[in-house]
Amino acid sequence: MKARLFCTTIITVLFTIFCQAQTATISGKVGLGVSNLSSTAEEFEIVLKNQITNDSVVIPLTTVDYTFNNVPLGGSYIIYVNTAKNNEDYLNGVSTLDLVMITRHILGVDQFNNPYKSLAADVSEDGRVSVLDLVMLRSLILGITTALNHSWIVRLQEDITKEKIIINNLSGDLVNQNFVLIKKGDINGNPK
Ligand SMILES: [Ca+2]
Ligand SMILES: [Ca+2]
Repeated sequence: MKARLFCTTIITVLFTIFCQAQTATISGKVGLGVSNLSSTAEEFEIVLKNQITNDSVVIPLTTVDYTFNNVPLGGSYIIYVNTAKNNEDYLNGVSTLDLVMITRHILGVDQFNNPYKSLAADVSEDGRVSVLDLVMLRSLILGITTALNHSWIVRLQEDITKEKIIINNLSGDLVNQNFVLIKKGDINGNPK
């Protein structure tokens, strides 16, 4: 009886260890870049896609925090924020106050204090903040034009040249897998 109990205990312990080792948790934030990820806007979706099977898990985001639980170890994945449903409403968060802030940055009077503001201001998407961006935003505000190249863009916090997290051979839990949301034309962080 004792031997059976011992075996059962051993099996239970091994089963627990084995099962715990099989999956991992991936977590992070998806927040507005101009507010240093402390707030979000709209409802974006974050997607975890298996690179081999193309199976996806989609989480609708209502707060800045996200968590993917029970992600199988050893797998290869792509994580990205889907902005397809949000890429309209170009005027969201864009006002003459943003124009003033961009003007002050260009003049060197009050320069942007984080790189995401420069990305937000560069609506012409030529890699720099200039009078051309002001002209495009003014035309949008006045209704002369109705669209920009993008309404929202997404970047990785650890590398603002990248949009997606690529994971090969997941070996354990991952934290701080943070995405930065940038609303084009909004510098003070007030999109709805
Ligand atoms: Ca530009
Ligand atoms: Ca604004």
